[in-house]
Amino acid sequence: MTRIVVEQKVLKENDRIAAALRARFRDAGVFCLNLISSPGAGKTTLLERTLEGFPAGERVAVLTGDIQTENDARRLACFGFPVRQITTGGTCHLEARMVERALADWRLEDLELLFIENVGNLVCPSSYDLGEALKVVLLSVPEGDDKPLKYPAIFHKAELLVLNKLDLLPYTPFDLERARAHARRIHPGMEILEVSCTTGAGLNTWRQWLKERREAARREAALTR
Ligand SMILES: Nc1nc2c(ncn2[C@@H]2O[C@H](COP(=O)(O)OP(=O)(O)O)[C@@H](O)[C@H]2O)c(=O)[nH]1
Ligand SMILES: [Mg+2]
Repeated sequence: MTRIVVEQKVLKENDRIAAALRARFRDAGVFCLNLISSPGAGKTTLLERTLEGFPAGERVAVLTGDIQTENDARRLACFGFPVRQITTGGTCHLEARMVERALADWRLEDLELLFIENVGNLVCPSSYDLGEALKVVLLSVPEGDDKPLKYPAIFHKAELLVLNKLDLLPYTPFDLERARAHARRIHPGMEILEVSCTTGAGLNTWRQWLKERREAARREAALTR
């Protein structure tokens, strides 16, 4: 009982900070994406492929969360865009106050696109709003096509599912049709992209999706100003 009360209090406090972050992103014209998956599905690799495709002047930045190590920030920093690691020291998800702290000395007005790579976990990150415009869930072929049914919350809340590691399809019993059906049973109409970050297949569709979503967010922000 006490545990439930404490958890509710933490989530309420998180929602308050997330709402303030969302307002700041809106005012500064920043489109923010929260990337969620199990460990190893390919979040950092997708970000590497994405950043390497941007011209030098692109106003993009990344916050990357992990329990330990600065490894992902190191992998992403070589593309020349601002990158900061958030190490949670044991917490299995990012919280809005961690994002707020990590952004404290960044001028949001200098950015248009912010990626947040969450801690690898399909459960806990789904409960913590980070002020993002939308959540993207990644599922990779070796994890199995049943995962949307086992971890429904994140598949329900994410707007986009990126199915990654399609190059591994010939070596696993993963059934693409079944994966799509499971995701859409949890989230009817869910957008699904199929990619391989290794071969590059499908990445143009991902870039196009990103471009269209950024433009839509820009138009929406202009209307509400
Ligand atoms: N075969 C294959 N491996 C991939 C692909 N994308 C990522 N990986 C590998 O999967 C491992 C985990 O990727 P990483 O980006 O670190 O996952 P994260 O934990 O979600 O950030 C790395 O060894 C990547 O090279 C892919 O499309 N195909
Ligand atoms: Mg990573």
